[in-house]
Amino acid sequence: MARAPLPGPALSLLSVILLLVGRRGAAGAGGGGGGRGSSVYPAPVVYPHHSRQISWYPRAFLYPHFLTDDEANHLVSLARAELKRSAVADDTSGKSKLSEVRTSSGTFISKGQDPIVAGIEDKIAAWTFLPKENGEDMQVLRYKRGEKYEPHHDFFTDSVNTIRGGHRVATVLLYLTDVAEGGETVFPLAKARKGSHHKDLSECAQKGLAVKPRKGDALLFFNLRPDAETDPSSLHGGCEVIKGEKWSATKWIRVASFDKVYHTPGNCTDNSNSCSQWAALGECTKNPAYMVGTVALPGHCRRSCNVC
Ligand SMILES: O=C(O)CCC(=O)C(=O)O
Repeated sequence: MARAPLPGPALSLLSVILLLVGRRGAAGAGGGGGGRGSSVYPAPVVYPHHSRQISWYPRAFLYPHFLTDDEANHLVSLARAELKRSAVADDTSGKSKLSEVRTSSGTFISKGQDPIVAGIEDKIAAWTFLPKENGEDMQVLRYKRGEKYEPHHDFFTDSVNTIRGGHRVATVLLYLTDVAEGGETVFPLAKARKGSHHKDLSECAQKGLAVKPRKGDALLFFNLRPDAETDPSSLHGGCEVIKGEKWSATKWIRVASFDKVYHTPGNCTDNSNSCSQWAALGECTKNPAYMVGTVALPGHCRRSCNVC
């Protein structure tokens, strides 16, 4: 049987030299997970020792300087012109609705939309050990003064939102700006209270374990426990911004592929010519009852939402 050739000695020497040069470049960089301090080379390099565990209940980890400034600025500039008022999913129907619980504006950035977005997604996959294909499109959020997201869970309780890829096992929050005051991410039910009593944290943040937004930092937490049950202690919210403006990006990661086409018997057509455009704008996730529907009551854009 034919075997793949092993690299010869000359090739091995070249590989060692390249590896050493690469390591020197990475070590000299100050730019977080990207390793080179610039999004011109968004190499999917992460350094696990840069990430620190901040809580076990929920399982939460903070990675300072995960994004370079260029990467953070890039996400803001992609989203700025596309912002719309953020919505929440109804607990039973799964339908998207506006609510005073969540007053930010946001937009979805398509997966792999450009090399910088793809590079950030590669880094997230490398850090979380969760496949890129399990990730949803990234959602960029802007909170102006007075805007917030009340504590909630990221796992779903309806059956519509889990058709594609199952539960959201983990969430990665990327902070794209510093915030002068407020805007912390707070876990009111966390058992750990480390770092929550700083005087520069808002009153809301002092109600639980809090993470102060710092440009480029990334927060990873798990919505499911290691036994795959939903974790009530993953309850979290975005505190009201008191001074300044907060920009962040959320990457929800499913237990299974979000990209895979799920073949179900029967008709697999889109009912509208606009389906692929709506899907690209994130409507499959924002408005699943209409777009995806259920087996009993199929939605209008099942083909474009990759569920048939
Ligand atoms: O902005 C935050 O700190 C929280 C955002 C959040 O909870 C979410 O996007 O699910």
